[in-house]
Amino acid sequence: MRNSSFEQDGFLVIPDAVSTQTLRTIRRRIREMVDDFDPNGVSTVFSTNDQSHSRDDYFLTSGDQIRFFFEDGVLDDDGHLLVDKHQSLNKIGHAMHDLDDVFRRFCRSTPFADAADAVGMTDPRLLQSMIIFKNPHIGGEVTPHTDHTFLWTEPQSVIGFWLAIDAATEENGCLWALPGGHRLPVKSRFRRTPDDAATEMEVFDEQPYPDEGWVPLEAEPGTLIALHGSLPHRSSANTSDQSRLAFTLHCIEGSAAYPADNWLRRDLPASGFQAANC
Ligand SMILES: O=C(O)CCC(=O)C(=O)O
Repeated sequence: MRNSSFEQDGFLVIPDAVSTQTLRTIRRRIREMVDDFDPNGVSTVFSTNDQSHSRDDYFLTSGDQIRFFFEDGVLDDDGHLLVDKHQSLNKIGHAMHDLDDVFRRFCRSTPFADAADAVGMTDPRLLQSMIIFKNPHIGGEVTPHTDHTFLWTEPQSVIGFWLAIDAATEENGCLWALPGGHRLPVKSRFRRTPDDAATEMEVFDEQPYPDEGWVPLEAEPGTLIALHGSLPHRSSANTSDQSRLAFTLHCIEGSAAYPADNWLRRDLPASGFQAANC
């Protein structure tokens, strides 16, 4: 049975879900991944404001890869980095949960499986993973959206599991959510164009979300937050000196249909929490 506060609010905050020791392992692995990343030749900026990434092959083919996306403003006109590469990234996505040994095990560990159970998932499949950096003074805004807009299923089934690796506060750009907003009709769908070369936003309702009623979801390291796929959420730019590293895992129901024109494509099957070889 679904947790009642999740039913009511559309989100569930689980403090101390992941231990300090595990967070240390995850942090170390992220550091290694960025150490090994060669920024030459990569020029894709991920921004929820201008969506320029959405015409980019590097982004469109990243659903079953591990790819690195820059923050806006960190590259000069010739594509050279203006800041240290460890400070330059917006995110890494979107298949660490299948392709990286540390993340493959981590994503199939008890905190995520228990959270999926708590929100009533019956046959959760691991679809998308992201490391979200929100580096000090560089990490950009994430505009209000729902995850169903980006990871559409019929019927709606996506749940986002968002983990604070660093403390997330109002100062460094914590998540904000609109409690109960998961009962509003979803306003848009991000999907591939018919020629498959780009993406477009299909808009069902032009009205913006209300300005009132949003709540900050401040979180200590190790806090896991489950977000209903239809819940509007957002985060501000990080204008502080404090880093706000986070990890997200998005799961869908195995029984739900996954449309072929969704932006995220995978050659890999989306497995459950009990997949073999973990
Ligand atoms: O980490 C953030 O600031 C936003 C994450 C988010 O919106 C998402 O994973 O859907």
